[in-house]
Order: sequence, then structure tokens, then C-alpha cells
Amino acid sequence: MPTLKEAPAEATIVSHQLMLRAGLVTQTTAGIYSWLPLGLRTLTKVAKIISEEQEAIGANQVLLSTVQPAKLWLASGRYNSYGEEMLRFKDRRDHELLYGPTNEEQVTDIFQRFVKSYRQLPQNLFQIQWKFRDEIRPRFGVMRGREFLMKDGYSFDIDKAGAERTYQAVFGSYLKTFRRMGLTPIPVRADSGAIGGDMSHEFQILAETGESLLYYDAVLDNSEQTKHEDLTSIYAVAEEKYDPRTCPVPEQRLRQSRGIEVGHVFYFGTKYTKSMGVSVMGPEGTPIYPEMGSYGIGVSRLVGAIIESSHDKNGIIWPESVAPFHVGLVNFQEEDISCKEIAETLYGRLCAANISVLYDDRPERPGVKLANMDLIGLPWQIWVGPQKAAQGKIELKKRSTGRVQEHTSESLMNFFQPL
Ligand code: 5CA
Repeated sequence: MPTLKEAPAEATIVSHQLMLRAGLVTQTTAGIYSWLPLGLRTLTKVAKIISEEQEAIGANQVLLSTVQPAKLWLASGRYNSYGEEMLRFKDRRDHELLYGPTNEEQVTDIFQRFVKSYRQLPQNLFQIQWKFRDEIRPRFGVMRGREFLMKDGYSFDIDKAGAERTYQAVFGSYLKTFRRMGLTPIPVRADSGAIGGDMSHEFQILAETGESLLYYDAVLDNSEQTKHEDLTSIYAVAEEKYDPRTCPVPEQRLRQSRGIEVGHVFYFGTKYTKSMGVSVMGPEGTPIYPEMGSYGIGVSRLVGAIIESSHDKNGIIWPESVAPFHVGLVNFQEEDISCKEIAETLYGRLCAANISVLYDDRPERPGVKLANMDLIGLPWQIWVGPQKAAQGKIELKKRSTGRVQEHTSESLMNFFQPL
């Protein structure tokens, strides 16, 4: 847990500063990061929530290789158009390879090997895998990296109606996914850019430091109760698409804010199946081109986005669902026999109750330990100090409110494990 007192000068936004100060990541080279123990624990929790919500809509997890042969992209026609963002290289046999920036071609190729009939449709596959995009301006830490972790999903349906149903199912799962991380997602109608296609939404998290400027209907600020069908159509667009003359939202209800794009969904029909010549036998005995969509979530970017939306001047405030540990146990006086006894007994009991605990028994000053605990932002802190210990008491602090309560070991265990 290599925490830092000061943020390195290169970090200009709060999430980047806090990720470095709390020792979540460390930079390898421009736009490329290594994940340290605390950061990896949160990244893993974010990935797990995403996987659970994908599985809940019937998608199956796979893990495709990061390296792809150029020939797949020559087949779709994207090898030349994708440009300098693609990291290309040759192996010792002079074969052209690339590090995947996205995987539409590769997944379509795999689909073709195993799916031959419309009876095997629909198929929905997803993975959580590293991507490389040689961004011109990598910045803001993991927010716009060159190497980054993405959840990418790909669906194949028999017809347009089926593809639209899948698109809607993924749309709904994204709302749930982001809400489980304590975020309020704003679905924004979008262009499909390099992925191509007919229908597309971005999922944006409001934040002052976001790279996109959004115009949206104020009802989206409290969209928790709004039905998902309405959310696909309530007005929200990025700056490039905003036109005051055609904007349907009355001025007093129009909001303007910056946002971080944490997800992006695309429906693009037969774009890849046609260009790559991938068909299946249809119900009429003639081949049909399956209708596709692809669906991305910025997994590593989300860690930054969550911090951007949940912190204070002292540090990160993790939502419980993604916190690296549930509780931080601070022993103020590691040499004091009764403090040590209380802290270690509690540690054992909490672990046995399946509550994840970070036990700080370093020989540091109490002030340093408390500042560190606030910085790393675990939802709960348990303080064990000699004065309270003499009365059989310990203290419990809730990071999000700052409120401190006195407890006995028994009442504390009941608090965390009410059964
Ligand atoms: N093939 C589609 C969907 S699977 C695709 O690649 N979509 S994407 O380009 O929009 O990327 C999906 C998500 O990855 C984005 O919404 C964003 O959250 C994240 N992302 C994209 N580029 C970066 C980057 N340079 N650094 C961190 N995250 C990124």
C-alpha cells in the first residue's frame, strides 16, 4: 500500500491524483499502468459486477487472445481505415499481427467456425480483456489510457427485431451495472464512429472533469425510477449533436454538464457478417447474415470514474460494492498488549464472518494511519486505542458521513453480522 502525501505533478484530475496517492496504480510508461494490490481488488470487484449483470441477461463469458492476425481486419476492410491507433507488429516469420483495440472481426470469425444454423441463434458473448489503442493524447491516468481493460460483448441474432431485443437487454443490464457501483448513468444518443452502425448509445457519468460536454433533459438527474424504455428516448446528446433550434427540451429543463463515457453500445446489423461473408442457414433453407451488435464498458476507466464521483478533500469514498476492503482496522498502539489483543481478536472474528478487513498494525503515528484510512476510502474504520480499550470500548467511523460511534466488541460484531 504505497501511499503518497502529495500527488505527483503530472496528475491534473482528482481521480488520477487519488489513484496515485492511495497506491492503486503506478505508471509504467505513458498511458500504461500497473495495478497494485488495493487497485486490483477494486478492479476485480468492478469486473465481477459487470460479469454478473452480463450473465443475468444470458451472455456467456469468453476470453479471446489479445493478439490478432492482420488478415481478419483485411477481410472486414478495417485494417487500413483504423489508422494509427492500432498497434501493429510482425512476428519472426514476418506475419502481420496487431494488439486488439476491439474484437468484432475476431468474434465473427469464431462464430463462423461453430454456428451454422439459425437454430443456434441468438448468441451473446462477452469478455473482460485488455485492449491497446495508441491514443494521441493518453491522459487523466486510467481514464484515457493506451492499454486499458474493457468489457466487450458481441451479439448475433437471426433478424433485426431480435437484434433490437438484445440491444435493449444489454441497455437495461448497463443501467443496473452502473447503479450497483453507486453511479447515475445518463444514456446519450451517439454516433458509432469507427465501430460503424445504425443505432448507438453512450453511457455517461456526470463529472466536472469529463471529456464530453452533454446537453440533457433534467429528468435524467433522478432517473432511478424512470423506466428503461423511456431512458432510451429521453433527450441527451453530446455537444457535437446539440442544436438549440431542434432541441425538444424547454430551456428551463435543459441541463448542461460534462460527462465521462463509461459504456457504449452499438447496433450495426450485418456490417461485419456481410463484409466477412459469414452466414448461417436460415429458416427458409437459404443462408442469412446474422444481425450484430457490440457493447463496451471501460472497466479500468470505471475505477477512475467512481472516484471522480465519490471523494472528498481527504480522499476516496468507495461505495461498498467496489471497496477494496469493507473495513479498515486501525490499532493506534501496536505495542499495547490490550490493544493488540482486542484488535487481533476482532480481526479474526470479522474474517471468520466473511467481512474483508485491512488491518493496519504498522508502527506509524495514529494521525498518519487515520489520514491513510481516509485517503484509501474504505467504507468503515474501526479504531482501537488504549484509552477506550481500558473501558472495553472501540470506535467505528463511517467514511461517507464521518460519524464516529462507540462500540464494544460484541456490539460491533452484531453491527457487521446481525444474524
Ligand atoms: N467494440 C466496441 C464495443 S465492444 C467498442 O470498442 N466501443 S468503444 O470504443 O466505445 O469502447 C468501449 C468503452 O471502453 C468506452 O465506452 C470507454 O468507457 C472505454 N474506453 C475506450 N477507450 C478508452 C481508453 N483509451 N482508456 C480507457 N477506457 C477506454
